[in-house]
Amino acid sequence: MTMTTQEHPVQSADVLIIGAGFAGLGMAIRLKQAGIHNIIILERGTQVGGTWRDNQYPGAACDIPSNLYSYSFAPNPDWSRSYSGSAEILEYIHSMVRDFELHPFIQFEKNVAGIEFDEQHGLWHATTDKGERYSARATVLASGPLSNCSLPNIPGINDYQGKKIHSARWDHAYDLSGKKVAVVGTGASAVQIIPELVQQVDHLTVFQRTPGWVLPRVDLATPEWNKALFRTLPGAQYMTRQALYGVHEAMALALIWRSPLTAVAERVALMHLRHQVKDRWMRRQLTPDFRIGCKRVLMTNDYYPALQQPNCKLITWPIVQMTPKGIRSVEGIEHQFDCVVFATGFDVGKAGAPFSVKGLNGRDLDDEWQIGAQAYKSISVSGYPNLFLTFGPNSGPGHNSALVYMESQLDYAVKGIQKILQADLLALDVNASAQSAFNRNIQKRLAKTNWNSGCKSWYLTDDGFNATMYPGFATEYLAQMSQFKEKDYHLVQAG
Ligand code: N01
Repeated sequence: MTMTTQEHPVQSADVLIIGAGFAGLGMAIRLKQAGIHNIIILERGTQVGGTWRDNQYPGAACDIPSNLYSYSFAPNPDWSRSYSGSAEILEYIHSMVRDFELHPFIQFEKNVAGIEFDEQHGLWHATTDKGERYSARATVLASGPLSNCSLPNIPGINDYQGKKIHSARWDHAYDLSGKKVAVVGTGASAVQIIPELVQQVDHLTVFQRTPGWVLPRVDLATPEWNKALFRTLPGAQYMTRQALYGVHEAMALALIWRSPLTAVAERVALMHLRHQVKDRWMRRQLTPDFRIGCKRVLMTNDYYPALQQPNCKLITWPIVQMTPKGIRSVEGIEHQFDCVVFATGFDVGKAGAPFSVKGLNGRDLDDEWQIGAQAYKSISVSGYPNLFLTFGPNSGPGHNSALVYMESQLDYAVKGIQKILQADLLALDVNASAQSAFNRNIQKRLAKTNWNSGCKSWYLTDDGFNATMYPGFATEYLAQMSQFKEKDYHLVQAG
């Protein structure tokens, strides 16, 4: 249904999904499977894929096994290796669009500027930066928590005259061969980039602020017989997925809480370091000074060897400033580069969405979350009826596949949306008391986790509030999401 008003016609749907990455596309699939077809997906880019479209840096791959880092409702028997590269994951996402015929629902280059709830009509209105207008009974935010990259606040960064590349906006047209290149950052993106760059460039300098914990990983090519087995016996692939899930669940015991297994995991990481780095001084520079699990654990076999290549140098002196020609570190030396790669992470400041979200009585999600983002079960926020978040507050796994968590969020949202449409509700709004009780419990449990054990990470706000991670096993999260407790919501009937 399209009605013409003012300059842009309002396009209406039952469900508006913002973002065409893993979450948004998965949401559309589950809605279609539930018989809900009146869907619009708004995507600010020109292609689907979200994080896997954006993160095309050399070496980009997933550090969770592909059989687990995929949707159970869209199994892929043809993964080429245990841990697939970004190109293969992006192709998987494209195959979902083809197989589930999602193209008709997606509108590209629609950069949402804001959404607002219309209490009287029980509708969410969305406007893009070009003034295009949409309205829907329910809205799903699927714009991704790590979709906005930003350069770090290093003094003089704008004075630097050489090439600047952020890991999530790789410039493939820029030829790195023969160049002097710096990488700032040693997190999950950097440890994948560095082993690739060291092979391409003349000289690579790595600026490390905090060494992370590094665990080895077993990454094998999938034999053809294995693919054939998964194709003919989907149950075998399902069993493999369940086994991988179980192994990752066990890792929670080491990574989320301090337990004897935490010490075992640290020992394994230190053995890996000792095995791969023979130089004592370098080992010291690479030894973390916080408990494993506090920050994201790095899974790689190639990173330490890359740092020891003759054309690679690790600098642990803090960066003082950038100059027109390079980077000055605290010991006073100016290091000159043709190109600086920033593997420095993302702007997670806007916890809900990178645009304004206005709920009942004009309340603003960003304002409300200034003192810390919170939601009920990570998906509903009191005062924002008929809105469903993906990767919302406290839904982050530290040990298991984000897509397992995601799948349970999609199915929860389907239940809520079905309720809105079938009961013809104007509003399905979670009770503030249910939300508060839920968050009190989450924060109590978080206080006992490794994430809150003293290190700095993007999981925490500057004042140490953790609105990112879920303090439990994936199994607990899935159990929580499997129940839609209507009594925790306030229902407003139309008419
Ligand atoms: O970013 P990060 P990322 N001066 O924030 C350093 C996901 N991911 O892009 O540790 C100097 O982890 C910073 O130093 P420090 C995953 O969820 C998944 O690597 O803060 N250094 C750190 O070393 C991950 O957690 C995969 O002291 C500065 C680095 O930059 C998330 O994305 C792969 C600095 C930033 O590390 C983000 O990872 C890759 C400064 N001013 C990423 N500012 C998978 O495989 C920052 N740093 C699924």
